[in-house]
Order: sequence, then C-alpha cells, then structure tokens
Amino acid sequence: MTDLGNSGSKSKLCLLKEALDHFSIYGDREGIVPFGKGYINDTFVSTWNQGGTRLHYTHQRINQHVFTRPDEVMENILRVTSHIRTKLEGAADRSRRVLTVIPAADGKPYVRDAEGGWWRSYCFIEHARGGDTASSPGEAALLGKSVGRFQNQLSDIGGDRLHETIPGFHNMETRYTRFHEALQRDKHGRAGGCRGEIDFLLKNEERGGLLIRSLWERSLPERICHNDTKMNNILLDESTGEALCIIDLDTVMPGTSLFDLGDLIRTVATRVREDEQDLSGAGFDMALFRSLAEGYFSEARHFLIPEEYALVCESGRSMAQIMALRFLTDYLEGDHYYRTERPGHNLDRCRSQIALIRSMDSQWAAAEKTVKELAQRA
Ligand code: ADP
Ligand code: GN1
Ligand code: MG
Repeated sequence: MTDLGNSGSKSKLCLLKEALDHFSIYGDREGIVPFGKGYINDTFVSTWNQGGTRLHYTHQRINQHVFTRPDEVMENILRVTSHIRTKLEGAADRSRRVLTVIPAADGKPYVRDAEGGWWRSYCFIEHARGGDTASSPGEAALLGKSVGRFQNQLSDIGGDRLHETIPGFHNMETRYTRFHEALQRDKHGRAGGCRGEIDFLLKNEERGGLLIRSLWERSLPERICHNDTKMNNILLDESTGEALCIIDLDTVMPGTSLFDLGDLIRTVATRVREDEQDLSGAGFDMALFRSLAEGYFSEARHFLIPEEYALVCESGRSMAQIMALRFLTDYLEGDHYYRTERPGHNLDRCRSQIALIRSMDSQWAAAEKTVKELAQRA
C-alpha cells in the first residue's frame, strides 16, 4: 500500500479514527494511510486483520463544499451500486466490479463526525490500479468498453430520477458566467499572466455550449451517466489490465452519454497527463481515440442514436473545454475548489486542456471520419 501523503490530513485522520468505531467492520485495525490522487474528497485506506486474513477498506470524507447534500449523494450511490450488482449476478469477481458500501452500525451508509463531516466506507478493490494516461490502444479500448457497459447497466434503473448532486455540473453557460465574474474581479491579480488562455476560452464560448443546448433542446436524450469518467476513476486489474470497476460515483446523475465519452476522450486519447507542465509532447492521439471509441461503441451501440454519434468528436472537445474553463476559473478565484500541489497547478491543468483542443482541431477531419466508419460497423 503506497502512502501518497495528502498534506494536512492529520486532524481528518483523528476524525476518521473516531468514525471508524461506528462502521460495521470486524477484526483488528492495523493502520490507516491517506490514499489516491482525487481532487475533491479526502480518501484513506485502512488495513485490518480479520481472523488472520489481511484486508483493506477505503474511507472518504465527502467534500461538503462541493456536495452540499451528502445524504442524496449516498442515496444515489446505493441505488446505482445495488442495481449494477444485480446485473452482475453470477459474474466472477463481482465484488471487484462494483463498489460495495459498508453500512454504519445504525444501518446508514455514512457516519457523521464531531465536526459535522460525512464519512463513508467501501470495500477496497484489491489488486487494481488507476492510471493517468493510457499505455496502449488495447487499454484504451477496455476503458471505453467499461464506460459503455456502465451506462448500459444503468439504462433501466427505474424509480425516481436520481438526485442532481451538483446542479448544473456540466452546464457550460453557468460555468462561463462564473468565469466572467472571476475575470472581472481578478481578485488575485492573476489574469495578466494568462491572457492567451483567457482569449482562447472567450473565443470558444458559443461553440462550447453545443452539448448542453442539445440536451436542453432534447436532440440528445437524457441518460444516467457517471459525469466524471476521467481515466483514474476507472480501476484496472493489476494482472490482466481489464477495466474492472468504475469508482467515484458522487456525480452519477442524469446527463448525456456524451459527457462520459467526452471525458474519456480528453483523458485517454491524449499523450500527456492532465497536469503536465511540459506540453512539448502534448496532443490528441488518433490511435488511442480510435480504440477508445471502438471499445465504447461495442457496448453503447445497444442504445446510442445517430444524434449521439454525430457529436462524438465535439464531446471530447467540449469536455476538455469545460475543464479548461473550470481550472482557469479556480486559478483566478485563488485555487479553492480543486486540490492543488503547487503554485500554478490549475493554470497548468488549463493549459494542457487547451493544448489538447488545439491538437484535436488540427486532426478534426480524420477523427470525424474514424467515428463515421466505426459507427457504421457498430
Ligand atoms: P475524488 O472524488 O477525490 O476523486 P475518488 O473516489 O476518485 O475521490 O477516490 C480517490 C482515489 O482513491 C481513486 O482515484 C482511487 O485511486 C482510490 N480509491 C477510491 N475508492 C477505492 C476503492 N474502493 N478501492 C480502491 N481504490 C479506491
Ligand atoms: C474532479 O473527483 P475527481 O478528482 O475524480 C472533478 C471533475 C473534473 C476532474 C478533473 C466533483 O474529479 O469534474 O473533471 O476533477 N470532480 C468534481 O481532473 O468536480
Ligand atoms: Mg476521482
């Protein structure tokens, strides 16, 4: 188990230790370490000795600035995970293919701590790894397939509409409104150092709203999707490389299938990490894109309609754009939303997304041709 040392986690660790007394976990606790590279929640992994077998659990303090209704987040997650678990009836290794929420002693899917925080626990998915960039077209295909399967599994969930855990999460128009406000205030005097990025985003404002407008106008159907399918939210089997389990289910809610495909495109069909500072090797990778789309279509063809196929390339561009916009807004506002590890981290993230969009634009016709060809076969 690697200790990735999230800074400032000491008092959270104390709160977690207290919360752990209220979860139904058996055995002797041997240790707890901060874990993972998520930008939003505080994640820890604990090790337990259960009758001589060593096991791990994941614990997360839900970020309440981002998720103001953690009860609704957990209600969604329980519905989604139990639905997927039913779909996996009889599948080998089912407990590594879908998250398992550990209930608290009082039956609730969370424990409140002394400071009002919300803790949840999951079975740790053993012998799996996340990644920031795809290592091969084969891996890209498996990642695409896993997201297509996830959307397919949730297509008949039934019951009430899932809660919108972050209202307007992928609403480009409100994201731009906030960007304009941040720019006008320029509270930290940072706008002067990122004129090129600001101009790029202003120039692309109208086009960026295409996906969300199509959803509002209903030319794109509303579907249950994950809404945060960046590559490191998909765990791969350490030995076979199979995309095993889609995690980080906080934002599973209604949207368009293209939010997920677009997020995959921007994080998988790319040559560098999202926060790479040296952008000399950055760019859109056509071979990875082709395999990713092929893998995704192999599962999603059961429900995709022509209007969705038609916007595949636009989805990658649009999701890269909304991330560039959000990273730059956070930079201008003083880095309070995303976890950052160095000064200028959010600006670096914004720059890599813009480099990716420029590279996509330079290969646009070939990417569209690829989608047409794959769509005909799907
Ligand atoms: P965030 O919302 O902050 O991104 P995530 O839910 O993505 O939080 O979790 C952060 C990281 O913790 C993941 O990228 C993954 O490496 C690890 N992780 C989370 N849940 C599990 C789990 N059940 N099993 C194994 N690793 C996990
Ligand atoms: C955040 O939670 P995490 O780190 O997996 C963010 C996503 C962004 C992503 C960019 C709730 O994802 O929307 O795409 O960072 N999640 C939330 O890396 O804002
Ligand atoms: Mg995550």
